[in-house]
Amino acid sequence: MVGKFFRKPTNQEGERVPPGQHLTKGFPVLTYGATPEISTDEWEFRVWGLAKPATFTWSDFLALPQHEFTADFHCVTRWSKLDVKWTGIKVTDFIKLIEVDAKADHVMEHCYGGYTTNISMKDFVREENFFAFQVFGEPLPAEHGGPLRLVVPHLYAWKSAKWINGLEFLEREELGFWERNGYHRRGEPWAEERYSY
Ligand SMILES: Nc1nc2c(c(=O)[nH]1)N[C@H]1C(S)=C(S)[C@@H](COP(=O)(O)O)O[C@H]1N2
Ligand SMILES: [Mo]
Repeated sequence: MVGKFFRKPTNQEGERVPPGQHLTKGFPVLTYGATPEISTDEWEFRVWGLAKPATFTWSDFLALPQHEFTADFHCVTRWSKLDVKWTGIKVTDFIKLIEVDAKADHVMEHCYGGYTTNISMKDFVREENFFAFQVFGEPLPAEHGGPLRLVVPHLYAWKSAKWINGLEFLEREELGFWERNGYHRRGEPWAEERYSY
């Protein structure tokens, strides 16, 4: 059987598919462990470490400027999905609400359910990174990270934390869940930064 889950890129798309990746037809769900179910009423988002500790509610997030984003999505298990349409809030807008110490060089992303992933400040605070609460015009389904997930388009999707609920600012790099288990610290798809060995 041919072509049930994957498809060949058109010539124009070809240039947008990183080495070793294949285009998926659907939108697979990739989760380690159970899917947390969190209502927006009980939802909370915290910052700590090398930042003034603060807690935000769902309405604090929704009060920030909302934008539509179109971004390609690359999972290290070799599927990519081009042109995913999201609605969300820019990381650069959220960052203005908090006081981050100048010594902070890295961030640990924390999630409901206990997943973590590390990212440098340079890779995190970029104009094209965002917190998403809708995908393809619908509220983000729980299995894709709803009510809110991070999306970091320029890195493999394991850095795009689902159910994100906190940022821990760090002076030095620490490793998140997959990074401790052998995934690359940074995970840049065009350089095929898949594994740490
Ligand atoms: N909290 C959490 N975030 C996560 C994961 C996870 O297991 N838990 N998986 C990561 C991986 S490996 C990928 S490829 C993407 C998958 O997102 P999707 O399930 O919406 O396709 O989420 C990332 N974010
Ligand atoms: Mo992934």
